[in-house]
Amino acid sequence: MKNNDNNTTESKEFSQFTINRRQFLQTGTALVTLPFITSKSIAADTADSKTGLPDLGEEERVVQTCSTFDCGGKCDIRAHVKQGTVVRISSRPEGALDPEMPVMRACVRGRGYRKFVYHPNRLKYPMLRVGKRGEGKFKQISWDDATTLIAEKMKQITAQHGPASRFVHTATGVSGGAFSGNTMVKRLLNLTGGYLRYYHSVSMGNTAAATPYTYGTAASGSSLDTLLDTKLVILWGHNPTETIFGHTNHFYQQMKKNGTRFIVVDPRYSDSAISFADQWIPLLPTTDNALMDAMMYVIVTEGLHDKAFIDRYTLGFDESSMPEGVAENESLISYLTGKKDGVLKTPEWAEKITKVPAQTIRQLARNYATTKPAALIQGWGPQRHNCGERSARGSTLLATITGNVGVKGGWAGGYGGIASRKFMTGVEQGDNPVKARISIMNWMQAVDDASKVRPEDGLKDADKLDTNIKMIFSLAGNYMANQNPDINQAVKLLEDESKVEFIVASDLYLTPSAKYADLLLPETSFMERWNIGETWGTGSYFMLSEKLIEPDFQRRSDYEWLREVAEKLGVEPAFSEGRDEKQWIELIVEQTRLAMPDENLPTFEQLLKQRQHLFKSQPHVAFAKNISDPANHPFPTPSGKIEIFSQRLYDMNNPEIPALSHYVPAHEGPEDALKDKYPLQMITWKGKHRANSTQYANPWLQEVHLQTLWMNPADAERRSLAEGDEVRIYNDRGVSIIPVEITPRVMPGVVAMRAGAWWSPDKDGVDRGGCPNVLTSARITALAKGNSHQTLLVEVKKA
Ligand SMILES: Nc1nc2c(c(=O)[nH]1)N[C@H]1C(S)=C(S)[C@@H](COP(=O)(O)OP(=O)(O)OC[C@H]3O[C@@H](n4cnc5c(=O)[nH]c(N)nc54)[C@H](O)[C@@H]3O)O[C@H]1N2
Ligand SMILES: Nc1nc2c(c(=O)[nH]1)N[C@H]1C(S)=C(S)[C@@H](COP(=O)(O)OP(=O)(O)OC[C@H]3O[C@@H](n4cnc5c(=O)[nH]c(N)nc54)[C@H](O)[C@@H]3O)O[C@H]1N2
Ligand code: SF4
Ligand SMILES: [Mo]
Repeated sequence: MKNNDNNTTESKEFSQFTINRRQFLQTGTALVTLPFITSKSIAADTADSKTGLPDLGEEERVVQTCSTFDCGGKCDIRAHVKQGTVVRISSRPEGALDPEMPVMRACVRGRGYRKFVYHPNRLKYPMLRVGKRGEGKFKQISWDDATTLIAEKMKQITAQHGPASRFVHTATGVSGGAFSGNTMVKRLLNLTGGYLRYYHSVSMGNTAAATPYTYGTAASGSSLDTLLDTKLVILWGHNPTETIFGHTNHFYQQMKKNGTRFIVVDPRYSDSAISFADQWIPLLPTTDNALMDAMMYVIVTEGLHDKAFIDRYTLGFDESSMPEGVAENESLISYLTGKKDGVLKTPEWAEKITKVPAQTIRQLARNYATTKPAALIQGWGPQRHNCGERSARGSTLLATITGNVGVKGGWAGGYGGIASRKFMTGVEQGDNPVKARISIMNWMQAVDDASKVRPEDGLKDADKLDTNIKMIFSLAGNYMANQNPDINQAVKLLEDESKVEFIVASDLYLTPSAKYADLLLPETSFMERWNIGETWGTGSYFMLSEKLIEPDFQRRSDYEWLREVAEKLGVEPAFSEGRDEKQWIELIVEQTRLAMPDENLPTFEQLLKQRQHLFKSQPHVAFAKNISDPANHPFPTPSGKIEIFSQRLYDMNNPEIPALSHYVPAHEGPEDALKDKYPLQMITWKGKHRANSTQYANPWLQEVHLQTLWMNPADAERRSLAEGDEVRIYNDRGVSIIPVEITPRVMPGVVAMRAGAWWSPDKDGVDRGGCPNVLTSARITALAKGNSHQTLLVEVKKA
């Protein structure tokens, strides 16, 4: 078995930040965790003081488990189960800290899991749409009717439009688990003719596409345990204090204690800046490459570059190391010194673009180039822009000219992922007879008029699409509306019932996307199913996610109803192989054991006691071999070298992705003429109180933050705005009205909002929920054909 769907899902298989076994293993003591504690309830009264439940003298089980959200972490939470109810959530006890395991204590979202699972607004029954699509009017139907309807629609739509009219939408609500309805529906579709696949991760797909142009591979990540002696870390648009990224903070805190200096480059004074930064350098969004160019200018003009490294391993630094057949003055030095365009890429030049003072740029460049080793670590915020590929590659060029590639304590930049990263095997999804693939950014066009989705727009493995999308499955996603850029464009297409004929959604809540379902199914939560939780790169372990409680009302797991649909389509035996959900999990554990004989993985029975498994792995420095033994380990680029200049990009001749990935003004960036009309750049970030839009409705988490628009005092004053004023945030795509929060934590010229709030249009179509995606753009990036959720201009007025 293997998970053969990594290109089309949000798999974090090649996550950027990877740690392995802890180096500073202090004791030789055997691993002792108490994953499964049984304690007698000691409440003397008839009612339990914590829960209010009558105390029937039953035992409270404390079970180590985890959620399967796509939240950046995979923490060890302890569910206290009593009388079939989870009565409390606690976290890994202090005493259980095992020196080899990263700290995995629950974040604020984890502490609030009960309120997500036991919420009166949770969906309870299968529901069929009765009003117009999107109105949100449904009637309860039986599961039998629901699965019959799905089977009939699958047959009818496939007969009429072919299997390529079937689409499975982005759905990361369950992607932290080894098993999900969202992957099993693909298996069912493959058994019945196939479906139209998509590629591109909206999380980090732009970086993933760009990195191989420097290194020949996307696997450019070192493990974080190699950074413990690093003297300087630049967190470049990276906010792990909120986004977690496995257990990055665990390492950064150690490093901070050991004296590592942290610099944060971010338009916002992020929580990570609060936690770690010795210096905060704000810059205008999308201008990262100008800052990088000027840093490189300082480094090379002051002779701080690593000449020996550059001579030995790279191509394109100066005119003497250019590939044949390329015109003159295309090298990095020629660019920086203005040989072609007459512009010296000085700090003064960059100051005008980025708003970072020239002297700060000089210091930053000198600090980075003279501190050895140093790690410039880029998050995914800077690449979720329409210049994202350039920013991602820019960081690889800086690492290269300072000789920080392949060196312990350095950081190569780019995508990250370690090629040998191990995860659980998944369930085989079978062969998909439909070969065409679209970028996720093409889905709206494929709904509207698929003949317009051309290879130059992102279509792969086909010259054209034969059919529009006619049927959508959205199982654990809020991407049809809420999370998709330019919601108003998306919902206009979805509302047109002559376009998509049938939409099946499953969720726990009536989300803005679920409102567009024709059939809306109430799934169980992770507490009501068996699964295995898998970490992103920095936590090299997996954990059992146990079924703790029975589902209430008519909630069912997606897999269960998919089985029934399979039965009605006559493919149930092939689909389920006779297994229920738990048996699939057992199989996944067994298959993973077979695939990794050296790992000494637990059997399922052992896992029931052990609860987790930490993979054995050595500290890993990306490209160490390519650097120590280049003759036998050339870089997997066409030239065998690190390509500062990429001939492949040069040959594309696309000004948006130049061969050197230098600064080019972004669409809707600070140099766009549209700025006269919409003078503020807006960005979003991932707040600590939800995972994208998951847990939005959780009342505890709504108390953590109000949904506000961050604005700098200077911009507020210019608009005569006072703290808490309701403001109208608008551009040509939409309007949102929420309170303003006036704060120097965001630089002038930039406003910022937490991503993931639910879209709540009033009768005039004005969003009242603070959903940024009424304003964001569906513009496609040049190389990856990917998303640019972060690049937009707006104006803000008092509402
Ligand atoms: N709490 C929480 N954690 C999460 C998630 C969540 O929703 N909530 N989501 C998870 C998911 S699915 C993902 S993909 C990851 C994403 O993780 P990231 O993409 O790294 O997170 P973001 O918050 O989008 O962006 C990181 C930082 O980039 C900054 N930034 C934005 N634009 C620019 C720019 O032009 N230049 C620079 N230098 N910085 C910029 C933002 O201000 C922000 O502080 O997080 C995961 N973790
Ligand atoms: N403006 C802006 N937009 C963005 C981003 C951004 O930075 N800014 N980030 C983008 C990124 S990186 C990502 S990954 C996407 C994420 O977008 P999505 O993949 O849509 O993720 P969520 O918004 O978390 O929606 C997941 C849904 O699954 C539901 N769910 C949770 N658990 C279960 C379950 O067990 N069963 C079922 N059936 N449902 C469940 C949740 O209630 C939620 O409605 O958003 C993207 N959109
Ligand atoms: S939401 Fe994610 S980061 Fe928070 S406790 Fe759960 S697994 Fe950990
Ligand atoms: Mo993501």
